Amino acid sequence: MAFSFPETDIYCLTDSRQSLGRSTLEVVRNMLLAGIKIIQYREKDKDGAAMLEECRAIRDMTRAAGCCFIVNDHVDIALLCEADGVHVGQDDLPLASVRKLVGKDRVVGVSTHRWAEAEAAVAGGADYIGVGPILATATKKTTPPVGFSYLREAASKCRIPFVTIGGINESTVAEAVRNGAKCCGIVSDIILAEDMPGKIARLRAIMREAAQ
Ligand code: TZP
Ligand code: MG
Repeated sequence: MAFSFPETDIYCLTDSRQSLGRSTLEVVRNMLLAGIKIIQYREKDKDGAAMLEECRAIRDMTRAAGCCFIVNDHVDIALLCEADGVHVGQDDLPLASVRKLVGKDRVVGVSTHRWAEAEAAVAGGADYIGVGPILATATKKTTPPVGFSYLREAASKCRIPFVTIGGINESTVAEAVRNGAKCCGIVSDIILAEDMPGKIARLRAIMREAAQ
């Protein structure tokens, strides 16, 4: 059965450059142990064959756990491994072309940095958007941070699910929630933690408290 975007609090992403030397499969295993419901494979320095092999293994793990699996950038790998969806940025293949390739039963997410991009993604049929980078982050240095004002705008206007991303960690997640974040995309704070399930539990507790 095809996934739609799950109702959930934390969207996890992989990055083997900052995983404390753990393999990406080990990192994903920890995310699933913590009950994460959506995982994006986001690897910037690996060759195609290695990415495809990892994605096939992650597909099996996420399917067994009932977790939505999204592949960043690579529509071909997403299709070959039977991922639930694909995520593209403003400089990747255009949304209409991605949709043509993956069909309507797969989830398509689009990164946005301002409301005009969000409007275009919604009008073009995206299933969800990324909103960020909210704060400066070493994980994505190429795009300047947009701050909480765009998050507030997205929270008040966006009619599809959105993922708040960029510099979200234990110190900033409460402010993100108070500015309208419901689902946070978090890379480094989670995968750089020795105890990933413990870190995820603390982030969730802070989010719940901030939403009161
Ligand atoms: N898109 C916008 S910011 C970002 C992505 C993929 C990286 C977020 O990484 P971190 O480590 O959670 O700040
Ligand atoms: Mg991209």
